Amino acid sequence: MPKKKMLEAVELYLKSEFQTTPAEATPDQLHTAVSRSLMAGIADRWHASAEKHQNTRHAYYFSAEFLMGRMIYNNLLCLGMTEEIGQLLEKNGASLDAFEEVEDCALGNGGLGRLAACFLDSAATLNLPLDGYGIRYKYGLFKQKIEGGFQKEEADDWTRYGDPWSLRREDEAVRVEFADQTIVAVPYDMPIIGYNTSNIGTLRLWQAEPVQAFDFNLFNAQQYDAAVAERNRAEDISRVLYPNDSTDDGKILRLKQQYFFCSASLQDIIRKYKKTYGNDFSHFAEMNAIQLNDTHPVISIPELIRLLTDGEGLSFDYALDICKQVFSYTNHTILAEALEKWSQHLMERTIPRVFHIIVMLDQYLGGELHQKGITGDKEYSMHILQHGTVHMAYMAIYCSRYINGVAQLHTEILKNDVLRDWYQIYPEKFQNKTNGITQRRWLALCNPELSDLLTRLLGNESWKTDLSQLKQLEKYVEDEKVMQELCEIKLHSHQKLAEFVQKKDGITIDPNTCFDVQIKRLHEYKRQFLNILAILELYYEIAEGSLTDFTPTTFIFGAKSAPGYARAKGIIKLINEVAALIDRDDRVRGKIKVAFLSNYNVSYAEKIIAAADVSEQISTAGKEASGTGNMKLMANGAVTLGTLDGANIEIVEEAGSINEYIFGATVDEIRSVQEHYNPNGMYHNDYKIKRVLDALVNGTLNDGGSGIFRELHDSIVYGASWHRPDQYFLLLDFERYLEAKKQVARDYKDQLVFAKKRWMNICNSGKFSSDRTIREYAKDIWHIEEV
Ligand code: B1H
Repeated sequence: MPKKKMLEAVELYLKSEFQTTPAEATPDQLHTAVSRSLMAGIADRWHASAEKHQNTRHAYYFSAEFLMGRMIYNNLLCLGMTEEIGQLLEKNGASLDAFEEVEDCALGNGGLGRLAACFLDSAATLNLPLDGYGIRYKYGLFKQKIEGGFQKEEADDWTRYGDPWSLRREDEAVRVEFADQTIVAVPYDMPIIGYNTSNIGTLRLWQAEPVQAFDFNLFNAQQYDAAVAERNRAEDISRVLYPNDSTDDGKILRLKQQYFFCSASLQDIIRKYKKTYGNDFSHFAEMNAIQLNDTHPVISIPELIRLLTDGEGLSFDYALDICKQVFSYTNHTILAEALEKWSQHLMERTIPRVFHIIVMLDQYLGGELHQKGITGDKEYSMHILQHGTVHMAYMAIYCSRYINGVAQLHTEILKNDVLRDWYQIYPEKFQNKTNGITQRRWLALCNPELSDLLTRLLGNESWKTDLSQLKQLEKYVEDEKVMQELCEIKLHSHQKLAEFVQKKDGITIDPNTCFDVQIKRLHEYKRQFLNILAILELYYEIAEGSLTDFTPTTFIFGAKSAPGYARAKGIIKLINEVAALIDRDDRVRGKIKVAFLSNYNVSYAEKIIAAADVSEQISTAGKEASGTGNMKLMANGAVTLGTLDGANIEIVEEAGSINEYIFGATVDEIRSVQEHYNPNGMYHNDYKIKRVLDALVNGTLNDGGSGIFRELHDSIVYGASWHRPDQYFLLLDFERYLEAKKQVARDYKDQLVFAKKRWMNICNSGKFSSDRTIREYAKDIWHIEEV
């Protein structure tokens, strides 16, 4: 539909649905009218794309999480309608800012869910036939409030103002059966609009509903409560996203969620396949590729076997053979607590038939291991079923065509360490696919001023669909006028962020300071604790006068903690206490400032990332599989202050080590010190380490009587029953980290020198476009081609 018609449609929608005009409408009404009109405008294109995807080999991304963020601005960008809609609103005394009220679609925890969203965006833009399948949680990731320095959680009612970017497709609902209940899965489709192309992908999210809207028997018998209870029990399954980033707490409900969306999606794929091929399944593997995003959808494997054998009459061997061609599995973490294992009793009680198929798979696996000469303890350790638990990752590896890690280092660790035995028997299955981010949202949308500069210098917008074009701009590093302009753009983004933070969090930050940011989920391995201890040391040195020339810096944190993760919550409180300590002290005021920004999410990230100068990526080497915030920050001209971990290594390779600040122990160093590591000794012998840790327990910092600061202190100095002291090696890296922070501050003083580093980061961020990542998946794993 032409743009002009879409604009007319907006006004018509406001009139017919709300009896209002653009001038009178509320932000909510404007949002609905614009979104629904654009949805109508793309309907034909969307339908045509779906047909095309269907008639060619295509891929599906199965993921328990899709962290889409706010949809309206991105969709306007992809449709090239931002200006037009902006003008329509302005003509009527409103503005695009009205949509800042709109909730994010936060159906994901962090990097893993956001990666899935970036992948859909890239595939749509590259005209690749990829569609997503997931869960339409009623409540996404909780909203975070900070009260008295502590995190408080609130439900995230993301559809409060409706969900105009989804279409309910009741006609394609399917049934999903558990031992104790049968429910209906109703699909909601979201368009994934490609940039500068007519292609539109689909994200199909399933919502759980009761089989009968009202059970009339119960109702007539006055058992109204029972009928409502039944409805609730069904709806429970898609009620809420599990907020555990990287830890698995093995709840039955979570297993039900996983099985629910996998079964529904596979039934959907089979139904569509049968429309063309009827009961002939010999082309199924030729037409379909399914990517399993971590272990969360791995229950798909036995479920597909169940559907093909019990449902379609295929033999077990044939069905297994299809699985081995159709599925591939991405591993996103080596943290033991996140490698999903299910109690076999629980699984047997919930989905008995699927469990029996897993038992058979395990027997087949045993046979194959024997054939390869693997017996005894080693064989046992590779079984899917061990000691009454089901190892989802092992089932995925056994039944998948390819397995991939998400950054070079991570894949090497999988091959040589965590999954070594598997790599030895199936070397041909293992691949690396370094993560990426979409430059549409993470540069064009979030940083329009920098985008305009890049477009102007390049003479075109090609970088929006080919980020490697930015490499050509490297030469401007010697052009002082361009560097000057870059500094002005950053300063302006500082001002915009400062204004927003003031309004949103009531925190005053000075735009004329260096913005050092650590924004990511809160986890011990990510070491926000190390950051705040180093800041505390800087505070002491500035206050006592031994550090005199530190560049004024604002240390910005954004992080949600899993609600049940006591230490992570303690670290949030600690950051807020150090912030308060600094604010109270005249000697350091204006020199350093700590700002903990509440409810960090995709929309907040867009603003922080554009304004960042320093990107904190300080995980213990070997622990962060990849990281993707590191890539977003790089593309926006922040320098990395980080360890040689995850994709940081590749960032340094691309931008050059002189343009980043790399410090700390490598994977090898950690491996070699591990045995004799003695943080208790370091605590007693290093006065800096001692004074910052003692601040947690000597009354300097107040944990509100919770005892959590003592617990944090002891976790470093003494350890706990379940782990050795300082298991993430904070003290090992403390001094080197502190030095690196001071080096950043020194270099920042020369704005020209710093601008050059920024520029080299921007120009060399090409590799980290998810367009590159998705092309690799398409070629090496899915074997799909442009439509
Ligand atoms: C990543 C997770 C994750 N890895 C369990 N694993 C979850 C595990 O709710 N759960 O149970 C949720 C999430 N998330 C992240 O994936 C890695 O830590 C990052 O390093 C990586 O960049 C990202 C995308 O690959």
